[in-house]
Amino acid sequence: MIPSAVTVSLVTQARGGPFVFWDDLSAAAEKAAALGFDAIEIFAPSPSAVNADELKALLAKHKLKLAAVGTGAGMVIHGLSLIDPNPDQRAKAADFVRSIIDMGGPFGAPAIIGSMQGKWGGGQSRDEALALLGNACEELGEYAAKYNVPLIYEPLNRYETNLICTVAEGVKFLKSLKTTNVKLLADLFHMNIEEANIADGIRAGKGYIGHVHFVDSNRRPAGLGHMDYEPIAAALKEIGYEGYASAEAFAYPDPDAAAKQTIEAYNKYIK
Ligand code: LER
Ligand code: MN
Repeated sequence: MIPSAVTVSLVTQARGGPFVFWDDLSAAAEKAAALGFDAIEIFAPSPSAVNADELKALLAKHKLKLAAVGTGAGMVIHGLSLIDPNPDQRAKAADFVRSIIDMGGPFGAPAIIGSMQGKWGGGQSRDEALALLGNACEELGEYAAKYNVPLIYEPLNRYETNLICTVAEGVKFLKSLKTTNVKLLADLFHMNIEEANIADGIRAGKGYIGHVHFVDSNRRPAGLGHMDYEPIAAALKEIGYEGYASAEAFAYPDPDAAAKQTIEAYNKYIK
């Protein structure tokens, strides 16, 4: 069983980004539940933007789970990266991720490392950057274990990172770590750009994929691009994937229609 989730962004600086619901967590939860989603995924500017007791009550009221929490605000708002050559900046980046792990952990929700992985270049080589990313994932992966959740690492497309862009490269990276508590995020939008074949990419991630961003080729909601979902859904089932299919997509044509479009595609292909 692959449960469904939908993203909610509370980050004004990310306006126009790939999130379905915006600004109002309570309204988003109500709409998500009414459409039949199992969970929400929250993109917050900081942990203090979400009151834990209120979130607990909101999720209980709507019988929703918290699927995951994003850390991208560390990059979008503060310009932090886990591979920053400056150790003080790296420490701040790790502190920010830890604070987001502390936010999601009590809800059983893993934190996602996406844009906070940064890009190598300038005076820094790819190997140096990968070593720093590896150190961060070792430490933050073990930190997340105290909540019994993994840390989720997301390969991104070439326009967003030059570190790791495919699932197979992600698996190689995870195999190089001592910790086994880091899993991959298979974001179908990034995979559509980077994988030779998306279903094969999913199969390459067997045992390593912990989260899926369910979205179409053009980052619109599933069904509004040219993604061929049948082989993708078959591959997810074949590898025994049981994490979320979480809609990280543009609010196209608007949040309500995007959410409805997503749940219809989820019911058709994934459920
Ligand atoms: C985050 O999940 C993601 O997919 C990135 O494209 C955000 O920069
Ligand atoms: Mn993503």
